[in-house]
Amino acid sequence: MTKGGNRLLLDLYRTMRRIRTFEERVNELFVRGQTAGSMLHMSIGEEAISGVCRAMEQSDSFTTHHRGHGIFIARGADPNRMMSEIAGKADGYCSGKGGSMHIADMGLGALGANAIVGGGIPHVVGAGLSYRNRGLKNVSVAFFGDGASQQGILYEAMNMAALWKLPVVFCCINNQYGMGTRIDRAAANTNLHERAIACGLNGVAVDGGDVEEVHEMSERVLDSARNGRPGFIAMTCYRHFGHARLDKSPYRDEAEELEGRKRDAVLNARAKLIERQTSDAASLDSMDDEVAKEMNAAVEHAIAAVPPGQDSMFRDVFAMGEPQPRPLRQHLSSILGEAR
Ligand SMILES: Cc1ncc(C[n+]2csc(CCOP(=O)(O)OP(=O)(O)O)c2C)c(N)n1
Ligand SMILES: [Mg+2]
Repeated sequence: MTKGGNRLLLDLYRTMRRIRTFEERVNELFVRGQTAGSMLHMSIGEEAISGVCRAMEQSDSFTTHHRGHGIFIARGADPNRMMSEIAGKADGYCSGKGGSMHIADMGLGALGANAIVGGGIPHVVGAGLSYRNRGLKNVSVAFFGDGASQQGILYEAMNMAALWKLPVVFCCINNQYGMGTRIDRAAANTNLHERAIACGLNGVAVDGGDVEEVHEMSERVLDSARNGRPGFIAMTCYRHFGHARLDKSPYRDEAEELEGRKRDAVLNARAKLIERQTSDAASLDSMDDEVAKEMNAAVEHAIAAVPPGQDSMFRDVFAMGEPQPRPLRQHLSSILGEAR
């Protein structure tokens, strides 16, 4: 049990349940034909990242990969605005122009989600350098998948963070797959944290089926990063479903999936709460129902919300002060104008 005890586990259970239910509703939104684009990456099976997020301070920052919905929920994002973004609506986090894979919000410390594998990793080194130079006690955390651990940029970033003693944590969500390639067909050493140790980082491996362990280890790694020793957390879990919404995982067999899905931090936390008599099945069911209502409302909110107007096409696309591409703007406006 972690130092926050059973109350903390109950809180983490609720966060994880919110993530799972949010993802289930995103799936529903897709089936109803209401999502913008067809690429949706569910983080079901990865809910224990709530333990890392909980160990962060409110003012810390982070970047995510393409499978980042759960991280945003765990960091306090508003499910209505997230669902609206996924549906391509104007009141979404990025005015409906980013979609599922590109949610960003400085208010949440979210420096951006990135669909380029490994793309969000170097950003936290810049954030860490800025914190150090300004004398701030913040940490910046990069969340990414096991597939990104084969990208060269990770090693450049880890080396620089270690060399300059930056307040940075690299969090690798090892869900065993990069699209259809299992980790042991992509990495000679699947103990990914050992690579970080070789770079001089505080590298740890945690079990993504046990949110308490993830939280406890994350607190230690984050504390030490805050004091100038960057860290690496390798969280082992299992991607319960396909890579994206349309992938039925033909490259893995049912027996493997059944076994992999037993690594379920949500159900494990629930069992522990009942066993320790912190809660009972009826109370947890009613918490689940409340969460379901919240997420159902988010779906209805997103469906009712309005899409961004044509006049916002170039807003937030170019940095302030950059020359706007006049001819292209006129060209697109005329095409869209004709189409209407
Ligand atoms: C640089 C780059 N190469 C390839 C792709 C295509 N691609 C998208 S997701 C993905 C797999 C990523 O696997 P992982 O990092 O383990 O994340 P997961 O999908 O498992 O969450 C790939 C290869 C990409 N988006 N960017
Ligand atoms: Mg993966």
